[in-house]
Amino acid sequence: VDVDKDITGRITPRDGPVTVRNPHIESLPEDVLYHLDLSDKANDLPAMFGDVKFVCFGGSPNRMKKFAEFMVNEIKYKIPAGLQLMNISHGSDRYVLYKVGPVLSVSHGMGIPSLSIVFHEVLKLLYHANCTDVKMFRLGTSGGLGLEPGTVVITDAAVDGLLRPYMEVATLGMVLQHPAFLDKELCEEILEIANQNEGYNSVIGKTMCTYDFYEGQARLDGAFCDFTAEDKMAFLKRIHDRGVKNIEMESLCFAAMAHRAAVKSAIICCTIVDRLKSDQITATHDTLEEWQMRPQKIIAQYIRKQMGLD
Ligand code: R2B
Ligand code: URA
Repeated sequence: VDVDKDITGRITPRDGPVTVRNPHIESLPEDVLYHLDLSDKANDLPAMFGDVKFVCFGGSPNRMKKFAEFMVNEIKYKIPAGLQLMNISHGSDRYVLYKVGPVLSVSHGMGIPSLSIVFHEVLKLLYHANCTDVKMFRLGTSGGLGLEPGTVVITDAAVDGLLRPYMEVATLGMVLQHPAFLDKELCEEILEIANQNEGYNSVIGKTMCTYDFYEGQARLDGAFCDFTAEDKMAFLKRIHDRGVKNIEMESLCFAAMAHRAAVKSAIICCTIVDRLKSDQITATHDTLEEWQMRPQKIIAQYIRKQMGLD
């Protein structure tokens, strides 16, 4: 596959056809996208998905269903007569997948392993469907550092729990490191749109991605904890000083896989707690719902603009 890598290993994301960097796929008699309940032989993927341009991922199946419903209005999508919005992957019961015109809304569950599976399969889906000029987004929640809860963070670099900007994957008994670069230009473009929204702030910054919500994120309120409140604060302050604005559980994998595929991508998360002040998430259901709509609304505005609707 023709990808431009600079001396640091950075691949420039590009428009054009979505490709898979796997020589084995071509020789498969059938490619079963098991967790999506789709296959390149049983389904006409180009007819079903060939016009997809924006793939939006988020953790919760319900939230991604709501995002699909929201996008119907946002892009004035006419659902063909007699049809209704449906979860295309309902047969698998693992993830949800909705399509609204050029927009795919996909759930990824919690954590890197769950995201990784659906990312592989969505990328192959886009490839089999001959999609071109696709952009990918993760719309999520996170714990903020020194930010008013409800603030939106646009990730310009994803790092692991040791502040390393790559995802490590044990492959054939070796540890492979996949760099998690993100597109700075796209971050800026999204920030500009985000800043048009009043009532909350949006910032660009580093996102720490962990393998656990509790001890992995320096919480004192898990079922286990072997560190003190002072240790915790010293750690959170240290990473905050190094530019970490929020902590969540998928950005490293999302950025690394999109980068490896040379697909333009961005991560937009609302913060739902200030970790310098609290471990527990105590906002009301309604407040959380409103905060979680913020990244969705920003991306809806971005998509509308790209589609020439604004
Ligand atoms: C944010 O929220 C989830 C944990 O509550 C996790 O998926 C993440 O990254
Ligand atoms: N998601 C996380 O991973 N951490 C938080 O603190 C909040 C949401």
